[in-house]
Formats: sequence, structure tokens, C-alpha cells
Amino acid sequence: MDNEAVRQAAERIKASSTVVVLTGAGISQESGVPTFRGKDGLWKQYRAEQLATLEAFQRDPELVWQWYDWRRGLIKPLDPNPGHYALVEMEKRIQDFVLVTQNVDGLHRVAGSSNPIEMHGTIWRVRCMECNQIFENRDVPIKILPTCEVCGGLLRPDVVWFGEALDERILRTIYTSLQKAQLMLIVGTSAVVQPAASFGLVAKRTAGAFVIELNRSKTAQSFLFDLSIQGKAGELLPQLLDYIDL
Ligand code: BV8
Ligand code: ZN
Repeated sequence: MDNEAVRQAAERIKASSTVVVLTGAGISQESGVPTFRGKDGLWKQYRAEQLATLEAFQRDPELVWQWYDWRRGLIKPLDPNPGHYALVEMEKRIQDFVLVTQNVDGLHRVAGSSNPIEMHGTIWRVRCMECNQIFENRDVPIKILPTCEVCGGLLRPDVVWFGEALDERILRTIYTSLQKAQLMLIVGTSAVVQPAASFGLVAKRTAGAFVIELNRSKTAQSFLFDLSIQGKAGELLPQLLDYIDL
């Protein structure tokens, strides 16, 4: 663990009043949630990109619902880890703090983050393919195939699939916060999936933000950022907080 880099990062965060944090699957890994592209990223030999699409769902809704049911069953008993909780504390210490997550596991909300922007939706909501009604649904197991209690239509997970556009309002909120960010913290993402993978550059280019990446390993974007610290989010974030509180 590069203590000097962590201390430097903490100094920078302490000196910032507007901070944007982007998290990916890496922040939930220590809670037991499999990441997408790591060795644990497969389910029955399928990759997320093959199942998390509208085409896959229309072709075989049972298979896609089996995958989501498996993930829901896996995630439901899991708890946030010290990395999630450190971000809850960090939010209390920073005047203008925005947390954007690519994760659909809902763990930032469980940890107590006040308003996590779940840009890819959440696995705990479903949406009717017919009437677009949205419901909170935490059934584990979930009935396969689940139907809408209003119109009887087929329900889908209320998440953003590959090839689907993100919610305009959510994107606008994110870009507005990136354009005024003094500092951006990018935690546990492989920076592969767009548009999230462009956010670090947007903050740098438009707001001159100081960008810090926390990840177990280097990513393709590490060279772009002001600080890239390797380590586990569940260890680095609490350490960052300790330095901030010094
Ligand atoms: C869109 C919800 C346009 C579903 C998800 C170029 C080429 C080909 C395709 C594209 C392209 N540009 C854009 C696209 C399309 C596509 C895309 O980006 N494809 C990728 C694969 C190239 N993007 C889209 O389709 C997006 N929509 O572009 O729309 C459009 C516009 C108008 C009209 C129509 C369309 C929508 C993308 C959303 C996909 N949905 N999730 C579900 O989850 O069921 S994405 C999915 O990947 C998850 O949300 C996940 O969070 C996300 C990103 O992955 P990561 O979070 O980074 O996770 P990963 O496993 O990859 O990495 C984990 C990292 O953590 C690693 O770096 C690891 O080192 C680190 N780590 C592990 N453990 C720890 C750790 N770090 C710290 N501590 C640890 N303990
Ligand atoms: Zn309906």
C-alpha cells in the first residue's frame, strides 16, 4: 500500500469542496459480489455482455431471468463493506459530494449514501414491458417469468442493458456535476463500459478536475489520471478517510 500516495490523495480531497465519485463492481467485490470481467465474471459460461441485452431477453427471457434471479439470490444476503461505509463518511465531510455508481447491487444505498446515482439502474426494481410501470421487487427467488400486477405484461429488470440509452435526466445530472468537479475519485472500475468510462476524462477536460483512481490493478486509463493507487477499495477508502480526519 502506497501510504504516501494515499496521504497525497487525502490532502487533495481535503482541499476540495466539490467532489464526484464514480464506483464500479470493484467496490462491491469485497462484499462478495462477483465482478463482471474478473475470473468470477461468468455465469454458466455466459458473459454479462451476452445476457444483459434486450435482444437476449426477447430471445430467451427465462434464461435472462434465471441469471438475474441467481444474482439477486447471491446479492440479497450480502452487506456493504468498509469501502461503501467510508464513502458515506466522506460525503459528510465534503460540501458538494456526488456519488455515481455503475453497480446495480444497491449496496451504496444500504450503506447509507444519501443519494447514489444508480446510472445503470438497480437489480431490486422491475419494469413492465407493456405499461412501463416500475415496481420495487426483492423476491428471492423471483417467479420466472414475472408479470405485471397492473396489466399482466412481462416484467424485466429495471437496469440499463448494453445497447440501451441511459436515462437523459441522469446523464444530465452526471455531466453537470463533472463540469464543476474540483476532484474526481474513480473506484473499482475497469473503465471498459461507456459512457461511464469517459467520465474521468470529461471531469479533467471540462473542469480541470484532479482525478484519482483506486483499483486493485492498473487500468487502461491509469496513465490519464493524476493519481492511480493500487489496492483494495475496502482498505484504501477507510485509510483515505483516516488521513482526511487527521
Ligand atoms: C450506450 C447493468 C448508446 C446491467 C451494465 C464501443 C464498442 C462496443 C460497444 C460500445 C462501444 N461504446 C459504447 C458501447 C456500447 C456499450 C459498451 O460500453 N460496451 C462495452 C462492453 C464496450 N455501452 C452501452 O451499451 C451503454 N449504452 O452506450 O447507449 C445509445 C445511445 C442512444 C440510443 C441507444 C444506445 C449501456 C451500458 C450499460 C450496461 N449495463 N450493467 C446489469 O448489471 O445486469 S454494465 C456493467 O458493467 C455493470 O453495471 C458494471 O458496473 C459495469 C462496468 O463494469 P465494472 O464496474 O468496471 O466492473 P468490471 O468487472 O469490468 O471491473 C471491476 C474492476 O474492479 C476491475 O478493474 C478490477 O481490477 C477492480 N477490482 C476488483 N476488486 C477490487 C477492485 N478494485 C478495488 N478493490 C477491489 N476489491
Ligand atoms: Zn404492466
